[in-house]
Amino acid sequence: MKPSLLVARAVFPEVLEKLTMHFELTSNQDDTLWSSVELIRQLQDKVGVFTTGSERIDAAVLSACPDLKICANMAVGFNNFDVVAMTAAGVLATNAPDVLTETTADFGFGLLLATARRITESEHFLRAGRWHRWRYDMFAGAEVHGSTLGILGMGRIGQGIARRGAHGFGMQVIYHNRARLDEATEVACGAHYVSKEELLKRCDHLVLVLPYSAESHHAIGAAELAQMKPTATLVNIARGGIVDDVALAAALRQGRLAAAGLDVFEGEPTVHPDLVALSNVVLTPHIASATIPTRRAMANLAADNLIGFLIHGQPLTPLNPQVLGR
Ligand code: 8YV
Repeated sequence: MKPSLLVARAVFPEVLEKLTMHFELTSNQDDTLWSSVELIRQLQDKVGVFTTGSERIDAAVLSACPDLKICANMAVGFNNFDVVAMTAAGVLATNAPDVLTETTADFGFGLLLATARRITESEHFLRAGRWHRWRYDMFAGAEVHGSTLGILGMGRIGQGIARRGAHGFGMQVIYHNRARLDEATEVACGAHYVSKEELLKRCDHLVLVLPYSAESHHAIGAAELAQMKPTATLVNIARGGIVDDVALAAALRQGRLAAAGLDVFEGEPTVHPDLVALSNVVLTPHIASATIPTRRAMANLAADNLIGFLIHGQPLTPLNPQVLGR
């Protein structure tokens, strides 16, 4: 008998077909929003689950689903997984790194351009029929080329943004990260390591690309925003919760920060009304990795982790490989 698997969200039909060759599949192709109680119900007797970043796998889910052996996330971020609890329960966690790096870096840079150059704000103005004549300072934004780009979190996506800034737009790139990069990588990215304080003070544009964790919760709050230039822009393509959205809205409203581009939010898909009310914010619905080839690659990597582990005993991108030897 084939092992039984849950695909918790809608996914490409060809990925489902591939999984069907190896597993007895239950799939939420209607993409119904499941409560955690419903997720637990659906997970009964399943040995594996295909998740996106929206499904929370924690100690309560694990203890209610004793047959579960692997959770494969179709996302590089895995803050929806309690990896410590999964390791303790002997459940393998996998994510989907690398395949989305360049696509997400493209989007981060695009969001920076849209924010600094006020592209969406001016489009709303035009569509509202408010454009009657040209004016010398109409939607004058911030310079991007030649300015100072700050990156907080210098993993693969951060490095992709750094390369675009340094080599494509002639920017001075400074970064802060838990660990400094080796010299060759810094040179390839055209990036210089600085303290977080110096990063906040010096940058004209700050892009956040760090993973969400208890330590990175509100890494950008009122105190950090106060250190930034009032002409600066902030872009968050990492995770909601890294920025204190209320403090950010206040800084933007009071002119202590010029603009923000946000793809992720605290409590998404709900967006804080204070942010929605502001015109100097570009808001997008968590789409940084959203191109069909990239989403397909992410889905295939999650599926290949399930097949690799449950059929061949070898997952491709395990997050807690220590459970493999058990
Ligand atoms: C995903 C992301 O689209 O990979 C990540 O960590 O944030 C996005 O690319 C999202 O998490 C859905 O799985």
